This record gives sequence, C-alpha cells and structure tokens, in this order.
Amino acid sequence: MVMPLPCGLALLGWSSFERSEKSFFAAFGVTYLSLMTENSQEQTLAALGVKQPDQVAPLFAGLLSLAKADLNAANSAEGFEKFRVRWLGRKSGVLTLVTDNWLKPACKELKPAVGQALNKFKAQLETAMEARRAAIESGAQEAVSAKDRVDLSLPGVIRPVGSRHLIRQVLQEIEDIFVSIGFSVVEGPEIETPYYNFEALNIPEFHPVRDDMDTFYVEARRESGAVLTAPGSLLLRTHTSPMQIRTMEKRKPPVRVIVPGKVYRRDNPDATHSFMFHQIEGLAVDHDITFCDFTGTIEYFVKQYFGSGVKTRFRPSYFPFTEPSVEFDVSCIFCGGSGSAASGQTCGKCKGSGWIELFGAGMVDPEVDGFVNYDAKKVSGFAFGMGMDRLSMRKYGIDDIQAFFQNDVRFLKQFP
Ligand code: FA5
Repeated sequence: MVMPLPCGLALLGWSSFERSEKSFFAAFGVTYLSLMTENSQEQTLAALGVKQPDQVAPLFAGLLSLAKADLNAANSAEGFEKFRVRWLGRKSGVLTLVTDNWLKPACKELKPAVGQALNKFKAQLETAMEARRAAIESGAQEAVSAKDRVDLSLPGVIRPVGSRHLIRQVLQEIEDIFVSIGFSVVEGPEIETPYYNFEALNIPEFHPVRDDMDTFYVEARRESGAVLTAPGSLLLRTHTSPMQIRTMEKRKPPVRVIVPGKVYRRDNPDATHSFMFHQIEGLAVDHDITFCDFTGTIEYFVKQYFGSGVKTRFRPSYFPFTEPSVEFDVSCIFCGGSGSAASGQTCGKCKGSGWIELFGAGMVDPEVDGFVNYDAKKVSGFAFGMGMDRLSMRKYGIDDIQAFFQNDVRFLKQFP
C-alpha cells in the first residue's frame, strides 16, 4: 500500500505506522496530509506545498507521532539501535534528510519556524528515546532476574553431608580411652632427622633394623632451587617413636603421652601394608613403672576398644629402644584365627598363623635414657607403637587396608 507519508515510511516498511495510520490521519487532518507525498523528507518544503509558517508545526507534530510509533515498536537493544540509525543516522537518517531538505533550503519567512520546530522535535525525540531505552533495559533485567529467580516451591537440592574418615573416628576413640587413664595427646613432625628417627632410638647407621624401615628422603630447597640440606639429612618418619625422644627431651618424669600421626615406609602395598599408614605412639615414664603396669594398661585399652571377646597375645620381639620388647597380636578376622581360608587353603591374610600383629611395645631401654638425660636408676617406663589402620580393620571387619586410601564413597558411607 502506497500512502502519502511525511518521511518515506512506506519505503522503510514500518508496519507500526500502518497500525497508527488511522489515528495519525485523525490527528493531523486533511489539510496537513494534503501537503504530504511519499518520501516527504527527501523533498523541500516548497515541493511539499508548505508556504506559511503555521503549516510547519503540524508537519513536525506528525513526524514526532510517527517517530514515537516506530520507537515503541523497538522492543530490544537491537531494535532500539536500528531505530537510532534510521532516525539519527548521519548519512541518511530522517533527521539529516529533514535538515538538508526542509531547513537548509527554506525561504526566509519559513526558516525561523522550521529551525525552532526542528530543535523542539530533536529534544522531544531525545526524551522519548531515553525513556524507551530505560524501559528496554529494565525489561531485559527483569527477564534476567526472572530467569534467576529461585522457585521456592521446587524441591530442594539435597547435598550429602560428609562424615569423618574412619581412621579419624578410630583415632578419637583411642584418644578418649587413653585420656581417660591420664595420658595427654601430643603431635610431632612427619619430616624428621635420622637422629630422632634412628640414632636417638638406639638404631645406629648400618643397624639391620634400618632395613625394615627404609623410607623416603627429602631435601629442603630455596625458591631459587638451591638445595639447603645435606643428602640424607631429612626423611619421612618411619614410626611415631621419634616423639618419645622429643617428649623426654622437653619433659621431666612423670610423662604419659600418646602421639598419633602419619608414618611412611618403603613397603609394598598389600591387604595389610601401605607405604603411608597411621600409628599411635604411647609413652609412660615415672618412678617404679613395671612390666605389669604396661600389660595392665594394654589389657585395659584392648577391653575398652575391642570388648572382652577378642583373643590377644603378647609375643617376644625385638626393638633396639625397648628391653624387653613384645609384639601384640589379635586373632585373624579373616580366618577366625584358624589359619585356614574357607577354601581349605592357608589364610593369605595372616599367612596361616591365625594372628594379626597390631603393635610393637616394650619397656624403655636404659640406653635411650642416656640420649635424654634421664637417670635410668631412678625412672623406668614403657612404650608402644600401634598400627591404627590395622586396629580399625580388626574392629570394623575391613579386609583390605587400601580401602582407607581409595576414597571410594561407597566404602566411606558405611562409617557415618
Ligand atoms: C614400630 O614401628 C615401633 N616404633 C613400635 C614400637 C613403639 C615398639 C614403641 C616399641 C616401643 P613396627 O614396625 O612393628 O614397630 O610397627 C608398628 C605397627 O605398625 C605394626 O604392628 C603394624 O600394626 C603397623 N604397621 C607396620 N608397617 C605397616 C604398614 N606398611 N602398613 C600398615 N601398618 C603397618
């Protein structure tokens, strides 16, 4: 449909104009429309038949009405930008054409009226555009916040609550038992010197016991990479026993401590061995401590921890820092202490012995007192080093130590 339009709207294809066509005609009447032709802004006022100053205002009012209709049809930032280019574009925007074709060539009588009307039109268009831009922006924000709005009627997301690792739970259990009989808890460094890990415990260099306790050696470096420590001067502790020495260096008897912590060895992983595992060291030094105090303490602990049903035994052993020394075993959970698996073959877990070793212990060797300046004639004591992982396995029926370190949630969930 070709219509007599003030500024070539048919050419630009503004459907919004078609919608507002009727009201536009009604508002500005036949007199004004009779002046208009297609692409009016491309024609001069003289060509449009505008001769009197009073014909100018209705002409611009019609232009504003069309601009507003077009502006209202812009519903997005993209539509707004297209509108801006159509009306304000420097090369062929409607305002440029109006300036070039209506204002500049206007005769002396019309020029002031056209100039004033054009300025007013610009200001009105600017105000309308600002309002529309704000409306589009807040509409976009509303759409975004509507998207992000939390729907409280939806069922919630259930986040699983974690639990303490079984090793930590067992540690707490063991600590509670020993604290209840007067022990206190101390902790020590995992990176040790060979002196505390071996020599002060009466294990000189080349002592055969060192073969069982081969470990990982570490070196300290500056940020630049320069090595600060001599080769072999720092290692990952192989047991918690260095804390016996560190504690006795600091404290005078009576001493009653337990020391939980991680230890490291160059052991091949299997069902009961790991290269990193947990120990709890125990140390009691006082006047007149005897082997009976030691067995009484251990029996009390075992009853509290396992209950009275478990079968246990002390077995003679050797540690360079205790004399006499023992190993403490519990009956094998895998074969029920028989030494034979269900298949009739030798139980692979206890290697047919029917027992699983839980810890080593003994009376503090007077040799060690020499390292910490205790008078061996006046004081005596006992010490033990428990494998916490094996204690947990025995109590909770876990047949593979590796399960503790694999972080399989199906395993961890069984110990909430
Ligand atoms: C010691 O480590 C001594 N320091 C214990 C001790 C302390 C003796 C105080 C006397 C006085 P042993 O090497 O046997 O001893 O280790 C103690 C316990 O750690 C073992 O009984 C066992 O339960 C556990 N254990 C040893 N090696 C491993 C391993 N590779 N993986 C898991 N547990 C282990």
